Amino acid sequence: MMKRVLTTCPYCGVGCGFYLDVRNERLVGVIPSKSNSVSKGYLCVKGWHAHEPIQHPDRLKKPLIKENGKFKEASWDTALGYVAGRLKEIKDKYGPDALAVCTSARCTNEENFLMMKFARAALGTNNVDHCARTCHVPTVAGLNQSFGSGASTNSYDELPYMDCILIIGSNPTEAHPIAGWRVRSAIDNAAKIIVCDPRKILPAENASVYIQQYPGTDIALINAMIQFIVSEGLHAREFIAKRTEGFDALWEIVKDYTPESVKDITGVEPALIKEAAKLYATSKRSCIMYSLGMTEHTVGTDNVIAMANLSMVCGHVGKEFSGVYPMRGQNNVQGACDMGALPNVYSGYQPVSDEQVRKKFENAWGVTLPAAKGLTLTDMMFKAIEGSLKCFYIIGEDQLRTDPNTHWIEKALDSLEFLVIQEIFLTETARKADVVLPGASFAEKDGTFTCAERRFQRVRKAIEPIAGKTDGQIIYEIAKRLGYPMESDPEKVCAEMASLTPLFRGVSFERLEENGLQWPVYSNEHPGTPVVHLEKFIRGLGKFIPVKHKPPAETPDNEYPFILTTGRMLFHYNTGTMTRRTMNLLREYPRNFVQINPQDAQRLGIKKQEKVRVKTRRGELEVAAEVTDKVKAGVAWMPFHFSDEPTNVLTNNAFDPVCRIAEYKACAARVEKINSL
Ligand SMILES: Nc1nc2c(c(=O)[nH]1)N[C@H]1C(S)=C(S)[C@@H](COP(=O)(O)OP(=O)(O)OC[C@H]3O[C@@H](n4cnc5c(=O)[nH]c(N)nc54)[C@H](O)[C@@H]3O)O[C@H]1N2
Ligand SMILES: Nc1nc2c(c(=O)[nH]1)N[C@H]1C(S)=C(S)[C@@H](COP(=O)(O)OP(=O)(O)OC[C@H]3O[C@@H](n4cnc5c(=O)[nH]c(N)nc54)[C@H](O)[C@@H]3O)O[C@H]1N2
Ligand code: SF4
Ligand SMILES: [Mo]
Repeated sequence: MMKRVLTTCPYCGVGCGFYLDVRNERLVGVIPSKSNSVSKGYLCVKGWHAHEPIQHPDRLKKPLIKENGKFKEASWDTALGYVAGRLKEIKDKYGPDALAVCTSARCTNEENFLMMKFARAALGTNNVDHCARTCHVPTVAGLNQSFGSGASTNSYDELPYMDCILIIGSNPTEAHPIAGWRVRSAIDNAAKIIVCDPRKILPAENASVYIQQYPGTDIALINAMIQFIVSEGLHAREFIAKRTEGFDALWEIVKDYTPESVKDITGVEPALIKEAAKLYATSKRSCIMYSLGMTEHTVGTDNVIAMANLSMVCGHVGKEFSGVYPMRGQNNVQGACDMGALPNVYSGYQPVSDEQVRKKFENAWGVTLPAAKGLTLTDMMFKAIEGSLKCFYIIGEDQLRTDPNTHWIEKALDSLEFLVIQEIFLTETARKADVVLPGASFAEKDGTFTCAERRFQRVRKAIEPIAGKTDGQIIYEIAKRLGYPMESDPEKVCAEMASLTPLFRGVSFERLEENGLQWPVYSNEHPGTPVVHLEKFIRGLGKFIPVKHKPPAETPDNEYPFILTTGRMLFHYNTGTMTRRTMNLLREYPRNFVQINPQDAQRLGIKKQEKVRVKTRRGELEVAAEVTDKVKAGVAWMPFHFSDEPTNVLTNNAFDPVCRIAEYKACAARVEKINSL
């Protein structure tokens, strides 16, 4: 039997659409959807091969229960009964806040909604979070303070028509390739590109201005741009007067950040900063595209606020062909946040601390709900080590490879009394579990994902769940055994979510059929919202919040003279559980490596591709050296996609005080020749 099932890509937050080609229950290929409004018939190399890992022989097919340190296969009924029993036992003994839940940004909106409801209503705790904590949570916190909403302000379709795109801490060509293609179209339409990135990424080759700042110095850089813009009178006086508040307080701080004064901090010539500032301010249609180069810092939230300040100073937000584009990472990380898989809010960012909101959910769910906000993923780890968190139920996240400072995470996971992992492959984190529940991939279930331009899109089942159950059904089964039955049919879960969430009230499977819908969608008649903050910001007036430069938690010294920063490459995706099981992707980059500048290589006597030791205060790793002028002297860069050579043994578990994100993008490191010792 042959069929083609229209669905949404399970990798990055761009949200491309394709058909899965199914023959006799086997996924044999991917066909791009020409009518998809995001991807318009294009896909990147990961999308083209998205079917390949799904039916890989390594897929988990049976629940596993650990006995005397070894996994034994168990029936669904035994495993689910055992998990429910242990959850109940721990809750009865220590109280609900001894338990925590981590949802998955790889799973659907409906599964994320179910999981946050499970934590709050079935377990009775607000300890629910997910990988946005490692990613764009500063966006949610920062843009919310400045604009009143923590999501992208504008849409992909506007990108090709921009006059100027400021790309800062984002590598769209590799991390969001089909958005990168829209940037390429803008260049073809004569747009000017400004790139600010410690690494000479591909868009820098086509940039009118390329700024190669040191990692962790972006506030100094942006404040200097604002200082120059205002002192030259290039700011948007009318916009500032009518639509914002707090400009004087901003200027009070920013006036001292002259381009000359930040030269030593950023390593950037003042003339370049001025050129970039002028180009961004004076172009008619200017936008900012940013991502983790800005957020993954101890000053992540302040970095985001600095960009919001820059956009408002120039009046380049709150209208079409402008705006701030946070390039959200995972296929459904926007959705996981939107669904309330966060410790402080329900779906649609409704605070758990708001009594009226809580009453609404209590009435709908028939339980009393906790009012105090829960633990962030970061603090769950601290509490596990301290001993007050006893149990963790994790869906689709591999903390032992993706959280910072692997040894610290290992200690946290080892401190737990009970760990449940719901996965599609046996990851390193799953190996630590007491019970592994086999989940189902995107190809095995119905639901929705929400991409980085706030667009809900349909995910459709192409084959039956390989292990017999979808993630949603597993949650449902455990909740039922805890005495709290929940609705689990995806379409009905979506309807329940919409009925409780003003921002998404008009979302339904039926309305998503064609091209999805961009939120806010306030009613069944509301057409969706391509551009937010038109006429007025969601918070009313846009708020200028002054922020000051602070160096990263660790800066180079004699012992650790490099700044190490980490990130992504086109061919692999995060832990690589799926891309390393895709032949054409693995072939391109089978192993980990470190990029260093030719000057450093020469000084240290390191040859191209020679194996070197990379060391930080937390760990060390031996990898091949890629000698390249993409990074400047004193900077080293590594990807984190390779489980056997795990980069996160090196990274720093220092966190942003506001939103608790880790500083993956800057720590002090030593790169040394192995045979010289
Ligand atoms: N191919 C591929 N695509 C992906 C992913 C993947 O693993 N592989 N992961 C997805 C996920 S989860 C996410 S969140 C996104 C992330 O997407 P991006 O954030 O675009 O990806 P990164 O490579 O982590 O970092 C972006 C850029 O930040 C730069 N950078 C490093 N330090 C600094 C700094 O201090 N300041 C500035 N301004 N820039 C800095 C890096 O050199 C890099 O070019 O990608 C998504 N898409
Ligand atoms: N050094 C360094 N570390 C980083 C970053 C960095 O820039 N530098 N970036 C951070 C960022 S932005 C992120 S988002 C995190 C990502 O960290 P993770 O979320 O841990 O990475 P993924 O590989 O996306 O892992 C998700 C897991 O979900 C599983 N999975 C996929 N689909 C499904 C499904 O439908 N159901 C179930 N049950 N499981 C599924 C996959 O097998 C995989 O093991 O990494 C962070 N770590
Ligand atoms: S750009 Fe992102 S969403 Fe599109 S095909 Fe590639 S990985 Fe999938
Ligand atoms: Mo991410």
